[in-house]
Amino acid sequence: MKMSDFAQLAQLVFQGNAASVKEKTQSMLDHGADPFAIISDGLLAGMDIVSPKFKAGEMYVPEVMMCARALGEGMKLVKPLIAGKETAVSKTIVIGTVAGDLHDIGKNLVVMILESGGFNVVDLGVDVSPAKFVEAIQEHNAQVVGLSALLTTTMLNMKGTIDLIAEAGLRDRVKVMIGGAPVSQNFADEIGADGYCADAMAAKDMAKGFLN
Ligand code: B12
Repeated sequence: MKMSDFAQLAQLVFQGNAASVKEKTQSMLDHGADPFAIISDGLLAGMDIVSPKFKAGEMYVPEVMMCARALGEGMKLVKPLIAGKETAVSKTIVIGTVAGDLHDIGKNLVVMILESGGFNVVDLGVDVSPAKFVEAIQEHNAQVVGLSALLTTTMLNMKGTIDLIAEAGLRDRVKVMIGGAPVSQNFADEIGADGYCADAMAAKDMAKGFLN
């Protein structure tokens, strides 16, 4: 696989060209590209072009949403190929983006990687209230909970979620891991989470560590 294929895919994500991302991803898969490399060196590399431009005010919300949608089209194609790649551990992880927060690209990636590690993942989506997390832990008898937040305002809702899990008497039953750009290990310690992960691969390792 030529490196330029990955760079081209990244450019298509940056351009928000969903149809071309879909086509390019499929063609790379047909030519034997590694699905994990397609994610990291193509799809996410495209988002790495977008992020600083959005931050600098050179790109606006609708454009970034088109990039996210384009990235999602590629993800849909690689997802079935990486699911259950490793031996199943048949443990359940409930995951979601906390209340008030609509960012889900990173969370979706964590879901995919956890699934590829053989976990049973219950994805609650975005803007998930503390009560909904508690309900899902009970309903699915989860061993691990993952909380995602991308905003400095919504990261505070992680604490509210952990507090309600404790109030419901479930805190001893579940391990809580948190992630997202504004959070850190320090913040995890502060709000009483069991761990912080900088990326999806680390999340898989941490979940495995929790369950051993
Ligand atoms: C894409 C994006 C959007 C898209 C989201 C589309 C979608 N479906 O997710 C749209 C355009 C909708 C958007 C909207 C907004 N956004 Co925005 N967005 C971004 C952007 C550019 C990229 C985020 C991203 O997807 N990164 C790629 C993924 C792969 O990385 P990640 O999310 O960090 O995830 C990885 C790790 O953090 C970790 N991880 C993530 N979650 C979890 C969970 C667990 C359990 C674990 C273990 C690990 C883990 O693993 C992931 C994979 O490796 C960031 C900039 C940035 N640098 O982060 C701004 C950014 C987060 N947004 C920002 C802002 C301000 C907003 C808006 C308020 C803008 C507005 N005025 O409307 C709204 C808020 C909407 C809302 N209520 O949520 C700010 C936040 C500033 C702050 N300090 O709070 C940022 C930092 C940009 C900036 N500097 O201005 N945004």
